[in-house]
Amino acid sequence: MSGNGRRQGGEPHAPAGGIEGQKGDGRCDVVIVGAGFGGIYLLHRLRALGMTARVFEAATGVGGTWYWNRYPGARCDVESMQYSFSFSKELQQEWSWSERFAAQPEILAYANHVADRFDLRRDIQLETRVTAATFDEGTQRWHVTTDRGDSVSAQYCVMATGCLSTARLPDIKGRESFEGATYHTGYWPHDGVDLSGLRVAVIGTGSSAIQAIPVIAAQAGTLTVFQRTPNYSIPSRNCAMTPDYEGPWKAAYDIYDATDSNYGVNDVSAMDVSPQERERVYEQRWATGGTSFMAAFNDLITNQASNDTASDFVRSKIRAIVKDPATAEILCPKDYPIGTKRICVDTNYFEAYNRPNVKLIDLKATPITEITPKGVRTTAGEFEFDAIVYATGFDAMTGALTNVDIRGRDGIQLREKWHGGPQTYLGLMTAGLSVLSNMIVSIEQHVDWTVDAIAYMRANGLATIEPTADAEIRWGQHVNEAGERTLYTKAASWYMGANIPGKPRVFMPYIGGVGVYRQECDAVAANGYEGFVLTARSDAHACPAAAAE
Ligand code: NA7
Repeated sequence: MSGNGRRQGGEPHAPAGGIEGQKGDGRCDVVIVGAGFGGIYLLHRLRALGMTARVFEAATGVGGTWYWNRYPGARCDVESMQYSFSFSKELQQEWSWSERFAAQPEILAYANHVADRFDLRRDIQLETRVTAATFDEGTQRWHVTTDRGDSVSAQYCVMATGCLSTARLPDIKGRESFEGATYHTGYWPHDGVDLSGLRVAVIGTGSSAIQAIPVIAAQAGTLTVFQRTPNYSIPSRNCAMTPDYEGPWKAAYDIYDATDSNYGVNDVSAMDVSPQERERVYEQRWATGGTSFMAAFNDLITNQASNDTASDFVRSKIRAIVKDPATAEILCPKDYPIGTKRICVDTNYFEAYNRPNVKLIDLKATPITEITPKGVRTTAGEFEFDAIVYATGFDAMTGALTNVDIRGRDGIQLREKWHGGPQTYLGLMTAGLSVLSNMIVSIEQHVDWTVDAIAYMRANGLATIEPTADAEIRWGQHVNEAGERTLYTKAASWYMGANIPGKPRVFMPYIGGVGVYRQECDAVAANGYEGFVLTARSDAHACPAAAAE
């Protein structure tokens, strides 16, 4: 990003251009793209299998999304006690979080701790971006190249590139002409930005903006927020971690099932209780804080009438907090159900609009027409700024994958294949190509499934695994059908690709539930990787599972 852009972090890192003791070229069993939580856990698991793996990471340190997203107020909206790896009981018990919702520096410190504790750094090459991965049918291996001239042959290539890693600047006319400082929340300068006394604009009101706005408002001279779509946000009630809170969590880690989507859900319909009872439950959830608000009743995401009661409750809270009624109305989401865009969690977000130095511009009424050298022009006039902060989100789910030139069998290119939206089987692999995309619970499950598949292949003398076209079509229909049973498709969200002009509108995440999804993946594996074609290594005997396909 402009301004001071991507600065070096203070984390220890392997030297650029090569892992100590290794050449830029070579062979390994697995190339892993990305050293976020997915990449580092995958490396750990593969090593335990006795496999050689090399991780390429564009940043100067590990941590993925927590490396890049250093904007003021950046913090996880999943509770710290749930936002940590479960694969090592010792790690789980020895690590202590300082807050109920951890801030970015602490999560980054955790990622670095994991990298050190499991001696992972020696196989991670930093400041190196993978540019292409091409499958060679002759050798049945992937040929992976980087922007530093590395050229590596690997049997497997795993894209651990994350769902929200490709920050996106909007195509607004004149964007480059702005003479002040420009920042994107997803590429925040590592040594911080001093906005004190400045006239600051924030464009966007998603989760990142909602966390950043109260912190920037306290520092800036003036803050003008440009809002296109208002968001529902629940107070986090963040607080310091106490032994009384931490202790029971740590004691229960062994029995807690992180993939249980019904965990904490009040198993009754919002329509089956009295208005007074509904109000009591919502007030209680509001007072507790966090995303568990959406678990107040069991049908908030599937029943419009139930959802309306929760949406109405949050709008009533916004109107009660924000003193200026006109501003409060602009901040009230009205045209999509609560929870169908990722619900936000904040610390004093709506309260920030009561500050005399904060102003809200409604872009639905007065859209931005251009960025000028001095600031932002809307249909209502020009606003002058010293700094513009773009909190405009990411090319979600698929962006990090289609940015790499990935070519599989018959030269088929991922970018072309996914032109009409992603086609995968289990969201893990795609025919002609094999990819993995990645939150910590899902990351662990994806990694475990992938590593088990690799172990199965090794044990059975298999070289390749790829879904059948039919399995992809059936999975795509299954994901859509699950989405259609909910209210999710009613919002123009990044789940739908709706934030990127021209991107196909396809509901990308699987909403069947993390536990159900895990069972489905496990069943596929238990049935000899049903829906996949497995081919034998040219130097091995054909496996019955492969022959059956
Ligand atoms: P989001 O949630 O994608 O939010 C991006 C915001 O930027 C959203 O309010 C957009 O409005 C707004 N936006 C995007 N382009 C424009 C233009 N051209 N003009 C005005 N406003 C624009 O990204 P975040 O970084 O906040 O959060 C991403 C996820 O990270 C979050 O869900 C958590 O899971 C963590 P729109 O809604 O499209 O009208």
